[in-house]
Amino acid sequence: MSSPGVLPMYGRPTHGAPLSLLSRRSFRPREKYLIVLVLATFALVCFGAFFFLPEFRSSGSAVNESVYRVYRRMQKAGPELLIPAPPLHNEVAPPPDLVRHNDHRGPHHDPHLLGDRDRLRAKIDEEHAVRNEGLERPQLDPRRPSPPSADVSSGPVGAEPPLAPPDGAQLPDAPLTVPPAPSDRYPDVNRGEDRDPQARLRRDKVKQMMKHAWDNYKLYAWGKNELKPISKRGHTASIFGSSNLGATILDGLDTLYIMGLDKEFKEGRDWISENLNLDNIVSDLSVFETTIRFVGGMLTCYALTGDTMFRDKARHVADKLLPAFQTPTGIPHSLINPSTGISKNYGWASGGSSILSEIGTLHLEFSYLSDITGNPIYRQKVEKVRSILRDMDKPRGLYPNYINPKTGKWGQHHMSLGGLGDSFYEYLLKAWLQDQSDREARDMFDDAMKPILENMIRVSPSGLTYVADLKYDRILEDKMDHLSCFSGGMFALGAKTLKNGFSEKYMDLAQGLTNTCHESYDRSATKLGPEAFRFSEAVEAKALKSNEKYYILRPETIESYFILWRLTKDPKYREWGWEAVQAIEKHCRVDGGYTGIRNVYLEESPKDDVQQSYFLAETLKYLYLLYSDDSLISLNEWVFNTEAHPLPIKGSNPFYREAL
Ligand code: DMJ
Repeated sequence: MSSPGVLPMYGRPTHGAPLSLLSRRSFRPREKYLIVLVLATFALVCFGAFFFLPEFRSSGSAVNESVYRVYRRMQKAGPELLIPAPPLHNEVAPPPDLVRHNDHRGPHHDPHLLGDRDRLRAKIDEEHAVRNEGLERPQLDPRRPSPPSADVSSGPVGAEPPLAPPDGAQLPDAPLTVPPAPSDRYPDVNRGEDRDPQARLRRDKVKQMMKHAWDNYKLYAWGKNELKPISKRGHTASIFGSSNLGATILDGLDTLYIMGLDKEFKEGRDWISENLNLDNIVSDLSVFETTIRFVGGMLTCYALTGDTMFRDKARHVADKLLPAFQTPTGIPHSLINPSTGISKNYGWASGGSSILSEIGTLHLEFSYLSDITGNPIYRQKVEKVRSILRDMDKPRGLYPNYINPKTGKWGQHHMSLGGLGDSFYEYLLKAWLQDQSDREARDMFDDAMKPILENMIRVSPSGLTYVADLKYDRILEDKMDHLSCFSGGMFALGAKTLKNGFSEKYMDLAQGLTNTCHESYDRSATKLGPEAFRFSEAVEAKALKSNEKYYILRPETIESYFILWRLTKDPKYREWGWEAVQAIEKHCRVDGGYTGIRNVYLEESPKDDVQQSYFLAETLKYLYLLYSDDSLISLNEWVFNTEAHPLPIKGSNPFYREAL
């Protein structure tokens, strides 16, 4: 006979066939237990679905919302449903909120029950906060007036859930708090009027130029990236992708603020609050340009005003750039699609390399962002880049312009203080200026300058100092980019901020290079400098090729005038700046704004019909500050990013606004 086995027999065999369950009136005890067990299991599974299935929690539809409400109620009651609460002597259980916040729970509460309920409730609250409300808004000093436009949470970013911490980074647990600055807005008084009446008149002129550039952008290209001042419509360069991101607003806003153009500043501020959102941008953006112009611009506005909208939007934009760092080495790619997070390099850049000036020009913005958000991820990313560059073997101590993000090896051995190299060196110095405890940055700067001084600085037959490009390690190209003209200011800053074996040489170079850049302006018919200029037996400080003869409203020469004026007080720098103002007014100003020109050697040059965003961010800002008192954006308290957005210096600027 076969044993009944482990499995129950549901009917008694009759002539070999089991009796049907339905044909009997009653169940045996064992059958009853089994049915109860099956029903209980079924109920438990249904019940569990409310707790664990994620789709019940989404709030996308009315049905889901009502299910979610039921779910929340059941969660609140969860422990009591499963484990009945012990009777509380004549006491109605306090509402969960009270239980949660009241430390005096009394002797009658079951500690386990309350602990479970508290934990459950805390978990629900936490999820609810993360899904629906975002992190708590930082509490600024209550004495500080509200930001210019009342509701900073109404913009697209403010309304959405906070971004997931990239790469598993932890968002700060505690709400951000920001120490009060001595006053709400910078500067406190008089906005830096110079005592010299001529400087005041010149400064007013520059302010009018800014107004002309801004008003026309507003009229013809509002919300577009840049303005075509002759066609009177919007323009976008490939660095901004194909979307309308308001690049001119983001780049020009702090200049408006510094100039006291408050109405215009508020218009721009409100546009950013309501419109700036990269979530759905599908075209590739330049990681470098987006950082220096967008993130940099908003960080400055945050420092100047304390308006947390700027900080939050800067973080939003930076978060969209972070996936570009997900390469085998951590060296970021040049381009990123903010919507997909897919990043890549330019095809033309030495076998898919990243570019030195781009990967090395994120440090100021990312470090500051970490300090004001309390999230270390941004600083970690740029410190990683720094450490790779620091540890690499360098040909004769020089940094080539290209580096492969997969292998961590150099690409072509081209070196330059102009395009592709320039602001990497600038940021080594400025990272130290921004935070003087970053001694490594200053050392790397001095170490990098030494071989540049030895190999790339040249003096022309007539005595003009210039910095040449170096190709394939050893071939000097006797050409200097307009872009390299920032280096006069950089060397002056290097000389004046630390007395070391290089200081004197740096100051000589600063003055020599700035003089050469001025010569490149002075030797043209328009008194504007070409994009690149050459040195040979036949020609000095002049462009030779037609594609070097344009002037596209660039700031670098004027930037050096400004820094050298501040550091030497030699009046020639103000005069040279004024020559540039007059030349820009004569050759670049049109009814609809300011345009670049194609040939600086022609009195009547064709125009390129583009008002570059950096004209508002940099060229006009440096000119304005050139004719302002030193107290306005003092170099002791501010360090300019490479797009002329001043960032506060840690430890000496009360507007640093570091998160506590
Ligand atoms: C600006 O965007 C920045 O100064 C950058 O570092 C290089 N060049 C342009 C303006 O010429």
